[in-house]
Amino acid sequence: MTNITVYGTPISTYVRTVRLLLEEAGVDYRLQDVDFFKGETNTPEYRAKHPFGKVPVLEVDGAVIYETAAIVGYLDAVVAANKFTPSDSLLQARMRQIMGIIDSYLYSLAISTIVIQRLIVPRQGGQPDEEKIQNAIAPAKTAVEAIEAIAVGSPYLLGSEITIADLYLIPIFIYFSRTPEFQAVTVQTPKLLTWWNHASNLPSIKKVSS
Ligand SMILES: N[C@@H](CCC(=O)N[C@@H](CS)C(=O)NCC(=O)O)C(=O)O
Repeated sequence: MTNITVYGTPISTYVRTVRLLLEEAGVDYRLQDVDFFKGETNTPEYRAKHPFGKVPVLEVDGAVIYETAAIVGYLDAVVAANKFTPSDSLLQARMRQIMGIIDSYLYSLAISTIVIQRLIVPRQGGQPDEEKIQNAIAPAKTAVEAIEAIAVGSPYLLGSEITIADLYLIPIFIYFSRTPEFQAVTVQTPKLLTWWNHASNLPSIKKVSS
């Protein structure tokens, strides 16, 4: 595999998931900035790569892949010999459950609602919608506690090896942990807090956060 390009803005959590895998695998790649805040995901050229106008997109030797789960599954198989997927079937199911919980529930509550309202809206001169934030806390707590219930938690979410589940949750926690709501949502998830103390120090995080 010679040419790997990741399309997407570096602040995106899903772009960071893909980049964390590449960094952890020690694989060279090119990051092509596509900033959705500037409408760059709406051009005909970009829509030809991703019909839904989201980031990330992966291009490998001319093949285009979108949807983060598909991208990281592919990269894990072809550049990392499945190092980031547990061989045990139950742990593999747990990993996919955590990815699903994040995709279907946690991302929209923690990032699209709480982080956007608490951190981004004020930066753009607006007032956070407190009702939206309050309404997101209980379901976000349910999502985080669902991950807690199936996580091993030490040192990685599913035990001794880092998996794609960690690479999904790390970018969410990077932003979410900067909000005051994080404490209320994680008050009953001691395993995840221990995990975060350790995972937040991974050197690969610095590389994808700049
Ligand atoms: N299902 C997609 C979700 C990707 C996604 O939501 N990306 C966000 C950034 S983290 C995005 O492109 N947002 C821009 C927008 O919605 O316009 C995946 O797994 O890749």
